[in-house]
This record gives sequence, structure tokens and C-alpha cells, in this order.
Amino acid sequence: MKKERTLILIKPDGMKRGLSGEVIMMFENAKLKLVGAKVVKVDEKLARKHYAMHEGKPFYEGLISFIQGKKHGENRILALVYEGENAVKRAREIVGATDPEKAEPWTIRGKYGRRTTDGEIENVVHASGTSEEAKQEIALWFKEGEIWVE
Ligand code: FUP
Repeated sequence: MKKERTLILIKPDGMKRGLSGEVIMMFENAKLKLVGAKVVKVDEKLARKHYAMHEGKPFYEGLISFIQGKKHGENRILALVYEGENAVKRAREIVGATDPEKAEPWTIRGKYGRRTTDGEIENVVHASGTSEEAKQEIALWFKEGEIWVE
């Protein structure tokens, strides 16, 4: 088993609804180790870099606006880095499917995510999809000295 790191973002919908404690508790219960945490105000440049892979898709501009908190009047994001064996896959299991209506009911998105009446996804958290993605995303959101090392 390989020890790896993954990036979790508690998005503006999660922050606005006061769900950060619930989310952190679910990762603590899974015994993933918290090694980085900070509140970030997301500007457009960071939003576009983070979601570069979705550029051009029909939901892209909505996503850029959403992640900056423009839809919730809440521009705080809590960025977290977790470490552990198979951390990327384990975190994705806790987070659940992208579409909250398809996410298992015990996952974060299954419990707390929703689709708005316009059909937009508000799924509370982001979790890196692969180990490679996690490395790039952690480097985007955190400076080197901000991550805990033994
Ligand atoms: P995930 O890795 O589960 O966060 O999902 P993606 O990277 O594929 O998507 C990022 C965000 O884009 C999702 F959280 C919600 C939004 N999205 C949509 O609105 N519609 C889609 O069909 C896919 C993603």
C-alpha cells in the first residue's frame, strides 16, 4: 500500500451551510491524517486553474462562478490536505459520486449535496481524482511550508 496525499476543498455551499465540522469528522472517522488546512478566498485566476480540465464544457462558467462563492455570497473555501495509504481513493469513497442524486446516502455528497432547481450541482466538497491530480492540486492550493511533515 502506498502512502499518498489528497486535496479536499469544502466549497462555498458547504461553508455557507456550516458543514465544515461534519466533513472533517467524516475524514477523521476514516483515520485519514490532516496535514494541511487553510481558509482561502478564491479569485478567478485560481478558479480557472483548478478547473482547467473542464474548460469549454457547458457547465464550466457556472462552475467558475460557483467556486468563487458568487452564487452563495460566501467566498471562503476550506482547503484541506489528507495523508494516508490510498488516501485519494479512500477520500473519494467518503465524498461520493459527483452527482449528489447518484451518490450513496452515507457519503458527504449523498448526505449534503443537492441539485438546484436549475439543475446545477452543489456537492459541498471537491476531492482529487487521482494521485497525479492530487500532486498538481496540492501544489496549486498550498505553498511547500504549509504542509505538515514529520
Ligand atoms: P469530481 O471529480 O467528482 O469533483 O467531478 P468533476 O471534476 O468531474 O466535476 C467538477 C465539478 O463540476 C463538480 F463538482 C460539479 C460540476 N459538474 C457539473 O456541474 N456537471 C457535470 O456534468 C460534471 C461536473
